[in-house]
This record gives sequence, structure tokens and C-alpha cells, in this order.
Amino acid sequence: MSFENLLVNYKDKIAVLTVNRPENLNALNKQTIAELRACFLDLEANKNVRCIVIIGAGEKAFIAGADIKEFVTFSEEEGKTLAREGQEQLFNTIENLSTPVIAAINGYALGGGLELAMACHIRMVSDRSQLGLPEVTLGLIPGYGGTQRLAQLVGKGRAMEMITSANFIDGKQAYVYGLANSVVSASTLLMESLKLAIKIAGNSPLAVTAAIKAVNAGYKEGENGYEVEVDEFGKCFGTEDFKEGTDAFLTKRKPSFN
Ligand code: DAK
Repeated sequence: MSFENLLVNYKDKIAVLTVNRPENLNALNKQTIAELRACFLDLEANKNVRCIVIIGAGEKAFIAGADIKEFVTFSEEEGKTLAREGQEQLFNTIENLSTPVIAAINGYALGGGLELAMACHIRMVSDRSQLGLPEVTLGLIPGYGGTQRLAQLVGKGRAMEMITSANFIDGKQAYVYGLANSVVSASTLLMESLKLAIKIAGNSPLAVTAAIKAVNAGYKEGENGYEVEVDEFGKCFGTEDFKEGTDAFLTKRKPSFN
């Protein structure tokens, strides 16, 4: 698959997905949102890909938000429809993807860009990252799940402050807030993200997918996370991965998961 605004590189069992509109600080226009959805679904279907790292092209930005030049003309109705479609088609798709996704936040992650990073399973930041939800400066609120996911990740009080003040926080602060899993130097961000991706990719892919499902279930209206955990846990016992993992342990060798 080839894309206008995305680059995909494969290394071992890792796919590195680059949002490639550096002249617009990788802002998300409709085309890029559609391509991201197609690309994530394509990577999920590829059994040779065990972990995805998403990063922005250039040195300045991960993604500096939704494309302001594009949404400036939207009406109330369009705003509502597009928010619902965007949430379902891209942001929820990433969150529920069976393949884990790491956001390598190499610069600005603003508005829709931070919302996309928050839909990923893991976030890595650097000393050059700037994270924020500046929608209220434009007369908007976050529309791609940001009001919900930010509060889940950093707590209600900090989310309220970040959203209403539109203040940016740097990588270190994001780590202190629990918004980022790790903060590293800008020059090592991709390498550190790949290291983590390689570690994940060596584990049972079926168990990793089951873990994503169970963790996510606790945050979904109408689902009981504990019940989903019991169900997913039980299913693990019927898998080849379980046989391989336990046999490898008992015979003192490294497991190799297909
Ligand atoms: N959209 C479009 N272009 C952008 C952009 C964006 N979000 N961010 C930057 N650019 C463009 C700039 O216009 C500039 O283009 P030229 O003028 O050279 O043509 C180029 O990228 C370089 O940017 P700057 O010259 O501004 O670079 P600086 O280093 O001076 O400043 C900055 C970097 C990140 C502080 C600044 O670019 C900035 O404030 N950018 C905007 C940040 C922002 O407010 N992002 C949007 C947040 S609101 C929706 C759902 C969700 C949303 C919207 C609609 N619906 C469902 C309808 C979400 C909204 C948001 O994300």
C-alpha cells in the first residue's frame, strides 16, 4: 500500500509509520486521517508486524493538530458528524487495534495530534516534546476523544487545567503527569521506542492482544473489565502461544512465537 502523506518502514517485526507533512507540522487533514485508518488496518492484518511505532516527519513536530486551514469552514453539523466519524474510524480504531502502537512524540503533539497519541497504547516523549490541547484558543474543544482520554491518563484536575488554559507541557512534565511512559533525549527517542517495540514484539502476540482488550475493557461503558480479563485469560490456555511459552520455560530456552 502506498500513501500520499504517510511513510511506512519495516524492520524485523516492527513497522515505523511516519506522518509525512512536515511543511504543515504534520497536521491532520482529511486525507491523512483516511490514510492513517487504512494503514493501521493494513498493519493489523499483517501477521509479520508485532508492534507499530508512529512518529512525525522532521525535527519539529509529531503532529501539530488537526489541519486548521481545512476545518476553518466547517458548520455545526459538519463538526459533529466529522468528530463522530473521526473518533470511530481512526482514534477508537487505534485504541482497539490488536497490534500495540507506540507514539514516539518527537516535538509538538497538539490538539488532534495529542489526541492521536493518547489513543495509542504507549507514549514516549523527548526533552524537545511539547504537548497540549489548544482547542479553546480557536473557540473549540477537543473533538477526537481528548476530553475523555486526557482525564483518564492524567486525572480530572490536570485535564481540566490543560484543556481550559491551553497551556503546553514539556516532555518531563508529561512524564510526571503520567501522560508519557518515558522521557528520553531527542536524539535517542526513535531508538528507545524501537527497543521497547522489539521487547513487545518478542512476546506472545496473542497474549499481548488479549491484554490490550482486557485493559481497554475497564474504560468502556457497559463492559466489565474483570469479566473480560477472566474470559481472555481462559482463552490463552487454548493457544499455541501458551504451549510454546510454557514449554520454552520448562526446557530452559527462549520462546519463539509464530
Ligand atoms: N494546521 C495547519 N497548518 C499548521 C498547523 C495546523 N494545526 N500547525 C502548523 N501549521 C503550519 C503553519 O501554518 C505553517 O505553515 P506556513 O505558514 O509556513 O504555510 C507551518 O505549519 C509551520 O508552522 P509555524 O510557522 O507556525 O511554526 P512555529 O514553529 O512558529 O510554531 C506551533 C509552531 C506548533 C506553535 C504553531 O505552528 C501552532 O501554534 N500551530 C497550531 C497549533 C494548533 O492550534 N493546532 C490545532 C489544535 S486544534 C475536528 C476534530 C478535532 C479537531 C478539529 C476538528 N472535527 C471533527 C471537525 C482538532 C482541532 C485541533 O487539533
